[in-house]
Amino acid sequence: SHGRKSGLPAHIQAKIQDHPCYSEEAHHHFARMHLAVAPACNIQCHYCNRKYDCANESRPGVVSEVLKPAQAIHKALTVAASIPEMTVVGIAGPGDALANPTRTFATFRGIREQDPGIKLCLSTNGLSLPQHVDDLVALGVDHVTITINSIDPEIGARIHPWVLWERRRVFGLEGARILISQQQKGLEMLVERGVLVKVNSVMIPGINDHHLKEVSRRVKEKGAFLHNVMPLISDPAHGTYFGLNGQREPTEAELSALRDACEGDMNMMRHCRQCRADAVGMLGEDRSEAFSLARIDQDL
Ligand code: CLF
Ligand code: SF4
Repeated sequence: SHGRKSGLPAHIQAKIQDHPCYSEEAHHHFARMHLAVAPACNIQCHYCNRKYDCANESRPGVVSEVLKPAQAIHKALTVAASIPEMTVVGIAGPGDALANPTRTFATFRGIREQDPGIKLCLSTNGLSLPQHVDDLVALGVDHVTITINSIDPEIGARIHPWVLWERRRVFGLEGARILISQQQKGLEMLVERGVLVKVNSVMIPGINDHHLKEVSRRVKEKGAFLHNVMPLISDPAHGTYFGLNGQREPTEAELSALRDACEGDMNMMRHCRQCRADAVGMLGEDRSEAFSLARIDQDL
């Protein structure tokens, strides 16, 4: 809420004041761009359609053009030079940023070397987060989003049928247990190191809607800065989901009631626009066409 925000310590205020997702105020003035360098994923979400961008931080039905790190670095520097409001570069798919660590870190490192002023932001399902926390901190990544849909394996297994763990697929409750424990451990490690953590949760009626208030309370206790409850988007026009066929979306009223219920315990994000993995511009604005791969390759 507004009162809480104005009471933030100065070092946190400094980190959010020009980040369009972490500050409601900042999204009127500053832009972000996403670099779609991460095609692979290491878990399965029932609401995911692999033909499209990761649904943990984007709207289904969108196919982003995958870039190589060199192309992505060039794109970031080009966009930063032509859009003065562009303060943040994020990696949010089209798969999972940390399921593609070589590509993700090569991209961040290249940007860091050439433009130390750009904020680096990352979004992940959290499965591989703990092992990468120190590298993220070393690069000065100050903002990490973890998608946490449950803290209860019984519920988690209904959303995430398997995870890829130690080179094999782990299914059901055991897989969900691993995912939840890696997410919570990653969250704790980031908070300990002073990284601001946003938690995204996909609200799925009848599956985790009654559970998300508890998730919100838990991640707040552990020091997450912001909670973003996103509605499941299930448009049949976007093809068949892996699972959850026929699953309905939450209504606007259900979504805002849940956000209100969480609000007392937590800073809630209400201005998320569910961006694509190659979004460029102010939130809700899409200038990605102007910076397409064809144009980048002409320059390179
Ligand atoms: Fe991108 Fe996400 Fe960073 Fe923002 S988006 S990686 S935190 S720079 Fe923002 Fe877009 Fe919502 Fe994400 S509006 S989908 S919350
Ligand atoms: Fe799909 Fe889930 Fe992987 Fe995102 S994290 S790409 S939604 S399976």
